[in-house]
Amino acid sequence: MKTGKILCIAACLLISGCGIFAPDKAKPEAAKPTLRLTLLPQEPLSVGHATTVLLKLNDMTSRTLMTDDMLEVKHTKKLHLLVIDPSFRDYQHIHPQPTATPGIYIFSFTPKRPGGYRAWADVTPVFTGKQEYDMADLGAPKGAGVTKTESHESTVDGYHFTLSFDSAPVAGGESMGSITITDKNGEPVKNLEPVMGAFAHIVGFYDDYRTIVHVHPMGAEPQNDSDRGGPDLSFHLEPSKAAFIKLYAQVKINGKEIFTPFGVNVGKGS
Ligand SMILES: [Cu+2]
Repeated sequence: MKTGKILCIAACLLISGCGIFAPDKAKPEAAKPTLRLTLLPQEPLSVGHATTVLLKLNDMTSRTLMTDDMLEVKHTKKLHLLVIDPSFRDYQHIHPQPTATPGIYIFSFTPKRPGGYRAWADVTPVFTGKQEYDMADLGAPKGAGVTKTESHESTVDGYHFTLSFDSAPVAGGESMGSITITDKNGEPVKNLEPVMGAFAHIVGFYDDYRTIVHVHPMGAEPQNDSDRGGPDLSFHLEPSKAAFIKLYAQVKINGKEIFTPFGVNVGKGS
């Protein structure tokens, strides 16, 4: 409702720079990090093996440990952790849980690929009221980088996803993206279930392995678990620089979460 709308607008302004909502032409972007993320795996990462990881966030200035009450709820959670390997092939969206020790969170991580990962905590500290991404490594990410292949089609679990833009994404420009979903019979999928307060979470990783974007489809957000969305998901993309972006859309169909990958080359612009 009202809060959802404000959150959506805030996310839109901060990340994608949605022109419709922007009161002026200022370039909106995610806030500069104010927190330091620390990840403490309790044993070395190993492919296919669940490792317990402890997490904490400290204020960079005061070093104060951030406790649960110091973080705002965004899309039904206080702490979203976006994790990906250097080849951008294994993306995981995790929600660390608070432990009995205030400020210490815990989660289980099972890598599908060797060589370490990088993680971004997507949080909104109460004292800034601004969404920010705090980055830290999980293990030692190294190895081959990204294959920069443009890819606007993706099939996962029999569902076909097609990505298009109204104009080619360029640095400093603004493009309207659209993802259309059909089932194995070619029929439009209209039963997208809510995932964390949205019909889709679209997260893009730039090939600098530092910059990310997290946007949500435009239009009404789900208010109830019984609400359904699809087959089209429209979103704004306002790339901050020329780069290759690996874009993942996370949706939920028939109770199952699906992550669908795309590759987008962002041009230099004029
Ligand atoms: Cu999201």
